[in-house]
Amino acid sequence: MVTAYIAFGSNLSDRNKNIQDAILLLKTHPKIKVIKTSSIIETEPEGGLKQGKFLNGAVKIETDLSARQLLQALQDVENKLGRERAVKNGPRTIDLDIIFYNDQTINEPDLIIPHPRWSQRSFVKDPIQEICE
Ligand code: PH2
Ligand code: MG
Ligand code: MG
Repeated sequence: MVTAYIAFGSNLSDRNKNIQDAILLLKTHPKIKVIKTSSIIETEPEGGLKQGKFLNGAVKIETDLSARQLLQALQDVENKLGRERAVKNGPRTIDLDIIFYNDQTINEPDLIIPHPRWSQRSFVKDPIQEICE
């Protein structure tokens, strides 16, 4: 069993509903157990693109899925909630990123864990700090 931390963010349409829907889909996934959910915070967009404010937060989960299977499960949730990938780092209905997967380091082109820059991004760091004991 692995403990993983997933950061989420939304800055399109009904941001709070997108996040609640995503958490519900994670909770009902047969191989994901949601242990803790952080507070949801409103944050200014980072990264230089002019776009709307985000709601951000994080969940702590336990899972038997491999990191790659977990990535696929998160992408399935993103797709179910209407995620489009038109602009890199642009507005999104929901973004689900694996920040930690136990203490493993993974460096593959499409899967880098711990998530790069997590510690410089307060919208990732603060929610994780809140839920990691
Ligand atoms: N995600 C990005 C780019 N910029 N800014 C905030 N505040 N929150 C995010 O989740 C975010 C961002 C790309 O993943
Ligand atoms: Mg992402
Ligand atoms: Mg992201």
